[in-house]
Amino acid sequence: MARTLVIGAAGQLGIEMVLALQAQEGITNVDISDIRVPDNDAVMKSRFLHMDATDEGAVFKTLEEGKYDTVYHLAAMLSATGEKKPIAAWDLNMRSLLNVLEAAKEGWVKRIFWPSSIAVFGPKTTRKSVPQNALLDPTTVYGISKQAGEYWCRYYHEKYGVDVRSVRYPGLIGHRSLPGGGTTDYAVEIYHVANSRKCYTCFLKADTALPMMYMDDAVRGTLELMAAPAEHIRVRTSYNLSAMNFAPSEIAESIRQHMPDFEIEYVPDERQAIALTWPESVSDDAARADWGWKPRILLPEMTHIMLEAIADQSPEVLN
Ligand code: AKB
Repeated sequence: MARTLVIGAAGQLGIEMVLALQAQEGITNVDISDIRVPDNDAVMKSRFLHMDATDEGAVFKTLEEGKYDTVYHLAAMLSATGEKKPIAAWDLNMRSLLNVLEAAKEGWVKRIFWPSSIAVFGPKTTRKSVPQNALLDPTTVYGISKQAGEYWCRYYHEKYGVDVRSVRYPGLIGHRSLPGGGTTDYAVEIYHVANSRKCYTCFLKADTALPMMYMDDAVRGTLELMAAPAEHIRVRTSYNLSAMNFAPSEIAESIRQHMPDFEIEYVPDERQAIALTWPESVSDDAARADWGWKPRILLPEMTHIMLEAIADQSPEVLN
């Protein structure tokens, strides 16, 4: 059986990827690592390795001994936290990627998944339906690290034949895990606050539209990308991926379809400036053509799923 390691297993995407990989590969074939223990009993059924991904020796030892076929390297500091700790963000996001790429160059892992983001785009990028090969113009440390990471991935692929694959995720929204430190996090928080029947104070303005995606689509798309034959993967930087685009006022309106009394107020903070540099929508034609990407869940259905799932959860989930 194929062996898989998820680095950054305690994060928003990490928890979801581990659950999907456990279902696909079998729990004992999926190892997980992070610097903090994932707060999820099902995730913790996999073997947990306490590993700092910026520690070259630790990454090399884990990958050499683990004989993994695939590594999902998801550890990162996101856009808003990255602006508060720029050097730490750069160190984490870059050093950890280079450690994993170097390990793959040594032949200790066959395939790598590494996430990029819409944060690689910026004010000089087209705002709508951003094409695959659009100008990258990141203005955040997070975005700069993702842009550099994309080119490192392509470099290791072209120079050393490393099979590393990547997508530029939009904001990801799911109910099994909470995000932290991102600019798109409001679109998760809003459902939890709506569930507690309180007024949501949104840190973005009402009309700030951004690309977004329901988590199950993101996870499925990632697994499809990793399952595609290598010769189909023509983009070795990172694929644009699109599902839906909405502004805070639109997600609020979709919540009101279920909770007519739901209230939202807008108190923009420093994340507004970051959001304004990102596009409103991206074109994912290349992902569709090369490996058959297609989103399934749009805003009305996502709102329905999120509100139902969160209503069944304990209130402590949003602490
Ligand atoms: C963030 O908001 O920083 C992330 C992202 C879009 O990559 N969710």
